[in-house]
Amino acid sequence: MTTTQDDSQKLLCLSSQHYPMEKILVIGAFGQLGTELTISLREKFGTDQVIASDLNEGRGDVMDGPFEQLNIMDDAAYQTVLKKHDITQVYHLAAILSAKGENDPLFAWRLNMDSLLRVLESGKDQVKKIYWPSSIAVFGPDTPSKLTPQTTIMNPTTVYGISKLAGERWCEYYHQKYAVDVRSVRYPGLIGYKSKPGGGTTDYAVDIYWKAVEGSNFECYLKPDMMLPMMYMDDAVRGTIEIMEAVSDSIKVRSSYNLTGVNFRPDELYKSIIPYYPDFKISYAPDFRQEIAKSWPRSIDDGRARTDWGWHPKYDLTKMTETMIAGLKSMLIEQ
Ligand code: NAD
Ligand code: AKB
Repeated sequence: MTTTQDDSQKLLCLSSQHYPMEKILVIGAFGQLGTELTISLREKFGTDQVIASDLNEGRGDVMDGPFEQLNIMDDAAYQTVLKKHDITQVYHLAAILSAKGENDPLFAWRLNMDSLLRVLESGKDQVKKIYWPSSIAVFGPDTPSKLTPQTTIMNPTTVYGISKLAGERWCEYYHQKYAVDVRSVRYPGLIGYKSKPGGGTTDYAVDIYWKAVEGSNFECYLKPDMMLPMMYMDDAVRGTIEIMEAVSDSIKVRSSYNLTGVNFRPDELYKSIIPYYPDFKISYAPDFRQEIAKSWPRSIDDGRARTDWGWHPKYDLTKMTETMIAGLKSMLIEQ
């Protein structure tokens, strides 16, 4: 049976009614995604229901609520936090991303894999629902690059991509073998103004806005025509909460769902900024990240996410640029 978007909305409402007393742990809450996701989860579930955790204390709005200093590589510390707060859901966001991962591949592999397995193990008993993000980095140079299908050739070339692909297999394994309710999407590059990115190949698409608003010029480490799939942060956060709130039966893909937002090239992103800052200049000095970007898709087919749980992005390039510039300007004025 095919689920329509209206059906998915009804399922979402039903699902939230089933779990009125969720206690949620966010691991990696001070990262680019965690900062915004934690705030949205607190708006939905209540501040005290959402425990932010990270290696160290952070700053800003995320600290306006419960916080645990937690290294997810420390099993005893993780178990203590789970018990102390009666955690029922975990959003596991801690990871080393694509560009940074290449500096120390073994460390990236250990962190990305060991932490996921630790969280999946906790899904066998206390934790009832787990969210773990994958990435378009699971794809490789021999993947069909246009409208990349949900299921296709996947031969990633970065340690990050290899760890995400292995992670997807583990998620499906834990779901099939132990009925662990783990859910995942393959994010494209995420773009938001409230937090800075942490070592990815797609970071340029955030940095460029900062430079424009600060009145500097921008040197791009990708070629002008390097088209990549991207997504505005509000779409990513909404999609994440929607997949977690959907009834379990509607989640048919237990590895990770393709998700699409907006696809653009650096020169197109630059052009979208010019109406706001006509004197803003860009130059190009491609480095090793260009090779990583080249191995990833140009666009993604996210039909399964749309059919199964009603996914639909809301931001295009124009709306994203307008929102980014307004948000950064007001943030810089407040500082
Ligand atoms: P980030 O690097 O900005 O944040 C990661 C956070 O994890 C940091 O705050 C860091 O301090 C924390 N962390 C690192 N090691 C830890 C440890 N041992 N214990 C506890 N916390 C630790 O990453 P992000 O961009 O927010 O990404 C979050 C997740 O989303 C990652 O799994 C990433 O692979 C995935 N993802 C992100 C993007 C993107 O464009 N940002 C795209 C695809 C997938
Ligand atoms: C990265 O560039 O590493 C991330 C990602 C697409 O996973 N933004």
